[in-house]
Amino acid sequence: MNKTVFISGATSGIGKACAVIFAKNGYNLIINGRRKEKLEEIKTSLEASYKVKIHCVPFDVSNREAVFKKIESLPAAWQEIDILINNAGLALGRELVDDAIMSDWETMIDTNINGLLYVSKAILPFMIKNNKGHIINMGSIAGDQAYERGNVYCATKSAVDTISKAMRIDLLPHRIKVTNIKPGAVETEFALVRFKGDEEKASKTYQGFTPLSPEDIANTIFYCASLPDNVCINELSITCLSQANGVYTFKD
Ligand code: NDP
Ligand code: 8X3
Repeated sequence: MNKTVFISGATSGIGKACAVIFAKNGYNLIINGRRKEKLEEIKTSLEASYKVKIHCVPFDVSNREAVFKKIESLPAAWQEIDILINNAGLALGRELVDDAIMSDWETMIDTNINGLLYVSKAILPFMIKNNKGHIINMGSIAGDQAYERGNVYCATKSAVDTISKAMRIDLLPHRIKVTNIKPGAVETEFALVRFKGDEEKASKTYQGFTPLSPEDIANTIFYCASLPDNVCINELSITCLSQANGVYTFKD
């Protein structure tokens, strides 16, 4: 029987690349994001290319009621979830802490922390019932070390680090693996979202060096998910060759 992976934030970037690699390897997918039409496009394209089934669950991960309503009402066959990739997330703004827009802070906290917690809490009963599972959280090198104008985004990824460590302890009796993936710069819609659609600012983010691609991260996630049952990669920090950490990037 095919295994099933639930991917939050699968409409673009790293989440979409994960959808492709898991489908290519015969996994059925439950894909989430707010943009329903993008989810439907991905479903149509991947079901046509690979022998897999895809179920779309459009909702905002920061909406607690919607998360539980959609996940608790999954058809029985779709409740057998082997892997959860908590990928939905975003950065908003690059202001200094005293200039920052407070609603941006709230959106990042609500999505990157609360959203990850809600989705995990809603899916965990399915994994606990089966006494197995793998939760893969999308952290960041931004969670290891704060950088200028990163303030609350960095804090949310630091929270993902601590939540991953805490989940790993609490879920040990249920044989559920927890992995924190911590990428450096990956070229996706991330910068365009952070700069609120300003394409010029967004394109400067990746100038002078070759960043990671979403496929680089998806391949690594697939590797972590393909190890024997007794092996768990707890965390992985991954940068392109030009980046040492969230502060130091060597540019041409
Ligand atoms: P993208 O902007 O390309 O993708 C973000 C995804 O998250 C989209 O599918 C978006 O879907 C979804 N999303 C955002 N907010 C919500 C929400 N409230 N509810 C449901 N889905 C949501 O960026 P990336 O692929 O780069 O980002 C994916 C993750 O990787 C994020 O957690 C990010 O913090 C992390 N990351 C990114 C790095 C980078 O340099 N790009 C580096 C390190 C970590 P939709 O808009 O349809 O809702
Ligand atoms: C995204 C990586 O360095 O832009 O988490 O914060 S960075």
